[in-house]
Amino acid sequence: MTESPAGPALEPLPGLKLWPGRLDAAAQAALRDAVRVALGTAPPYRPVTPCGRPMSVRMSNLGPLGWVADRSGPLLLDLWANHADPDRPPDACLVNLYGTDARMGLHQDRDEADLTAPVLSVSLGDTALFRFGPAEGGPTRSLRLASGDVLLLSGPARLCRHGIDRLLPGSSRLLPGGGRLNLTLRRAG
Ligand code: MD3
Ligand code: FE
Repeated sequence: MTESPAGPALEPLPGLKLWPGRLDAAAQAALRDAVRVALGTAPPYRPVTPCGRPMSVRMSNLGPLGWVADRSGPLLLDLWANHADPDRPPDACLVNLYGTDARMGLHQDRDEADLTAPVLSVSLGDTALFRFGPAEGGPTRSLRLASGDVLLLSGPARLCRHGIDRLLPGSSRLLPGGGRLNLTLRRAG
């Protein structure tokens, strides 16, 4: 399983921590295959934005309990225990699927019941340009999220504004046909 982490390579905002290449090629492939199987019983859909437009990103939710029993569950729970919060396990795994042209506008995640619980994100497939800025507004910055990268949003970064500007097509061969999968572990309930 994964080793206990050294400090994150990057902490561009307090509480926003990036471990580039945290998952090796074998772990990425195992996670990709497990997600493919899990999506068979939780087919992705296209959510509608607050303004009524279907999103370009497709989504599915492998929580609250189903994904834990899966073979990929121990890896994800181990990542959470090492990087996020060993005392309070996640109860949901949101899966975002990006086709080559998909993007996600700047937003905040504030629907979870407990906004003090961190969110842990795992990127698979093509590299994405991730944009983020402080919760209060003001200037944003961007960061590349590549396959195998792990990002933690905790404390003051939990309510930061963030989105995905675009993918860098052809940057990974993990997913047939390209695109990107993003898994976020959360305490949703
Ligand atoms: C910062 N997903 O699912 S992952 C989302 O790549 C979402 O699919 C993006 O934004 C994606 O809501 C970005 C990084 C991420 C995930 C959750 C966060 C950043 C976050 C929650 C709070 C703050
Ligand atoms: Fe979000």
